[in-house]
Amino acid sequence: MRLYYDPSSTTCRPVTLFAAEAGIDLDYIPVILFQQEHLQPWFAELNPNQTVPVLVDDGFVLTESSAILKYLADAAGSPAYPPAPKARARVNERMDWFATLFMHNVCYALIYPRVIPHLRMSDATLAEYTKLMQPRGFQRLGVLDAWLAETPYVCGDDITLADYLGVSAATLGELIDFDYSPWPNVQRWIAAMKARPAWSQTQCAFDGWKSAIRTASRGELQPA
Ligand SMILES: N[C@@H](CCC(=O)N[C@@H](CS)C(=O)NCC(=O)O)C(=O)O
Repeated sequence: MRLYYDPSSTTCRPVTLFAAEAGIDLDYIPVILFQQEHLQPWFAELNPNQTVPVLVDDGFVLTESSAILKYLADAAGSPAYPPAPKARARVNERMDWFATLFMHNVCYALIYPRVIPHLRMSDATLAEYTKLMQPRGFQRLGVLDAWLAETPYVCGDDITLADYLGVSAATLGELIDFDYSPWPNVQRWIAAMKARPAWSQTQCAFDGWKSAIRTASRGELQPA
């Protein structure tokens, strides 16, 4: 199987982390977003959305990080995607939550406009947008913190695909030195995920991106 990916991308990092931990052998084809490789015609032909990740398995082309994680987990028979209907439904629920509410209200509302060139806006618009969206983003973090107060992982006592998908979105704030201290259970979970053996080998490009930018001064978030 081939994975087209950018190693620093929020939607690729869960796939590379999970594949490394599950011992899934992939052919990795870098598509570097900051070099606009995803805009090349050959990639648009593969994925008309022009986004990463893309998995290709014997001619079968699959996009969407959540779908790719599930496909890989099923192929490997991984316990991270439990087969029992209720357990699986819970994992699906929380993966959908990260991919929608958390991504929209935290990543796209509070972080990306401060760090992604094509999502930049004027300082006044950014301040207005932050005022509007920050309560929602912080509410999502509160929900995540409450889940993690009950159990060590997002869906219970064992790690699941929801943790792999979620921790990538949850760490995005490190790009703007986001203050996670109001959500101590989220902090503890992030630390536990970072202690996993495959973390540094799969997340080092994100660390490089963090080192390369320091944008926190551009419209600080209000304390929680
Ligand atoms: N819902 C998709 C989102 C994919 C996505 O937006 N990927 C970003 C990288 S994190 C991308 O390729 N962006 C390129 C662009 O929007 O031009 C998924 O989870 O795979």
